[in-house]
Amino acid sequence: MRTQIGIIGAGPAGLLLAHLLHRAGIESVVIEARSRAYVEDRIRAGLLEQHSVDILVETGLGARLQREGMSHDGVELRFDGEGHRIDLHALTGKRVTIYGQQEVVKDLIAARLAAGLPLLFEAEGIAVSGLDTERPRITFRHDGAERVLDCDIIAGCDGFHGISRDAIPASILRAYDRIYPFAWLGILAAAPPASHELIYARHERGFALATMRNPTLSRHYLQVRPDEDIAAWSDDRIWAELHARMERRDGVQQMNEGPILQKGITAMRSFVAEPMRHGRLFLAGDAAHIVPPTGAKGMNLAIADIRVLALALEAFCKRGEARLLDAYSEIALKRIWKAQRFSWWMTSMLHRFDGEDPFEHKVQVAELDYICRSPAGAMTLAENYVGLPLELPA
Ligand code: RFL
Ligand code: PHB
Repeated sequence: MRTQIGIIGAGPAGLLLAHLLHRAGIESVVIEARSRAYVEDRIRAGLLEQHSVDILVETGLGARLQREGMSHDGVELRFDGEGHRIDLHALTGKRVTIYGQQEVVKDLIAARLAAGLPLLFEAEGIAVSGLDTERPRITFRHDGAERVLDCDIIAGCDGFHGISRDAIPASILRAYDRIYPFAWLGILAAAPPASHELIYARHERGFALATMRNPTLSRHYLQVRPDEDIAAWSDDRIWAELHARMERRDGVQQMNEGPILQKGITAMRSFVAEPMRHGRLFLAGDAAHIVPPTGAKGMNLAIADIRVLALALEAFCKRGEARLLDAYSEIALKRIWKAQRFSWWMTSMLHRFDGEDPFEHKVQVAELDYICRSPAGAMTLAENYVGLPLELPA
C-alpha cells in the first residue's frame, strides 16, 4: 500500500488531520489500534474553544455540534462559599462550547467512512521505519495479514501511550515533565447540570468541578489522592463530597443527584516533548504533550496542532514547499507552552496541596479574589480559557 500521509491514531488529532487533508485533495490512511466502538465510547474531554468549533463548522462537521453543543458565555469560580462569574463573552467576544470529545470523534469517523476513505481499526504491532528517508514506512498486522504502508510523511497522532514519540531517538528528544500530587475522580450522572455554566470550586476539602454533557447528563470531578482506590468511593460518598465542596454561604444546594453511570480516576500531568518532528515523522496532540485537565486544553491543543500541520502538509504536498513543515514544531510549541502555563496555573490556583501552610492558602484565595474582581485579572483568565489566538503561518 502507498499513500501520501500515513496517520497513526484515530483520536481527535488523527481524524481531524485526515479530514482537513481530504478537503485539500491530499490522500491519507488512518491506522488505529483500538476498535471503532472503543474509540467512540471513550469518555474524555468536553469543552471546545471557539477556534475548535470554528474549524469543525467551517469544514462541514458542524451540523450535530451546532444542534447539540451547549454554548457558554461565562464560567463560575467558587471559593469561600461564594460564586463569581467571569463573563468570557463580554471580555473576549468569544464563547466556549460543551460537546463531548467522543461526539467529535463520532462525527469525524462518520464523515470519513461516508466518503469511503481508508480508516483501519484494530491494527496490531504498528511500527515505523525509514524516518530519515523520503519513503518512511508503517508496518502493522490487519485482518490477520502483515501490511506495509509506504508514505511521503507520517503523522504520529497516537496519544501519550503511542509508539510514535518513542521512534524519535532519545538523543534528539527532550521531555519536560511534571506529575501533580493529586488525581481527578470523574463521574457521569443521569442528572440535570448544577448550573447553566461550569463551576470550578476551590475548597479546603479539595477542588471540585461541575460540568455537563447535555441538559440531562452531568459530568463532575473531585480532586482525590493520586493513588486513590475507586472502590472506596460509593455513590453516596461522591455526592456528599460534591455537596460539601460546592457549598454556598447562602445555603443554596445546587448539585442535582442522579444515578451514576460511569466513574473513573485520571492522573494529572504536564508533559511536553520537543521537537515535534524527526525527519519525516511529525507528532501532534497528546503524542507530544499532556496538560492537567483544569484548563480544558487537551483536545483543543490537539486541534490547534492539526490546523498548523495540515497547512504545512498542504504547502509541501501541493507546492513542494518545506518551509512550513520545517517551522511546524516551533510554531506549535509556542502556543503549547502558553496552554501549558495556563493549565498549570489554573491547577495551582484551584487545588489543595497536602502540607499547604496557612500562608499559601491565603495567597491562593487572594489570587482567586484578584482574578474575579480586577478586570485585568478576569481578562487574563478569560482570554486563555476561550483559547489564545492561533498564530497560523501566512
Ligand atoms: P487520543 O485521543 O489519545 O488519540 C490517540 C489515538 O491513538 C490510538 N493509539 C494507537 N493507534 C495505533 N497504533 C498505536 N500504537 C496506538 N497507540 C494509541 C489510541 O487508541 C487513540 O485512539 O489523542 P489526541 O488525538 O491527540 O487527542 C487528545 C485528547 O484525547 C486529550 O488531550 C484529552 O482527552 C485529554 N483529556 C481531557 N482533556 C480535557 O480537556 N478535559 C478532560 O476532561 C479530559 N479528560 C483526558 C481526559 C485524557 C484522558 N486520558 C488520555 C487518559 C480523560 C482521560 C482518561
Ligand atoms: C468536561 O466537561 O469534561 C470538562 C470541562 C472543563 C474542564 C475539564 C473537563 O476543565
